[in-house]
Amino acid sequence: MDVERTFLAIKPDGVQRGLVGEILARFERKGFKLVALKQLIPSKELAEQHYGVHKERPFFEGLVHFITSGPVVAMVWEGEGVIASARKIIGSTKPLEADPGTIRGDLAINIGRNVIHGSDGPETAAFEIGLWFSSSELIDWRPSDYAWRVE
Ligand code: IDP
Ligand code: MG
Repeated sequence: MDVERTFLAIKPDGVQRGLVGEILARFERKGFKLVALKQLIPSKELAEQHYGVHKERPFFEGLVHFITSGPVVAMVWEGEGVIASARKIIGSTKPLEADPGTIRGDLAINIGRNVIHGSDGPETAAFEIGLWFSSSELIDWRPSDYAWRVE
């Protein structure tokens, strides 16, 4: 399986509820590698581009308003199969239908407050990483336990 990168973002509800550490820990313990991390309040332009595929949907305006309402923790994680795996760790879009053990299954009840975003495929991941981060913010490094991860 290919080494990939994915874009994840803890939404304002996750930050406001004090869930940043809880969420980061799940990806860290799994064994994925943190490549970039920053907190920001997204501009309306950034939010509209990020959710551009949903611009005709009735919830679009509310979604953009919410995602720009406070701090978001934006991240890039790397590893074999990380794009699909992160989506599994995150769980279904509707938290009430998300499996227990997933982030949304454990930590959320409301579709509009589902705590975290994750890229849904390789093209989306590349687009979103480029949208949220400059290349100098993406850190190439080799964890000291690298051999244990890949052998
Ligand atoms: P995803 O976050 O699981 O990829 P998408 O379908 O891409 O889900 O939708 C993006 C975000 O828009 C969701 O995470 C959710 O917060 C919000 N959203 C999606 N559908 C609805 C809806 O029917 N009502 C309100 N918010 C929605
Ligand atoms: Mg999506």
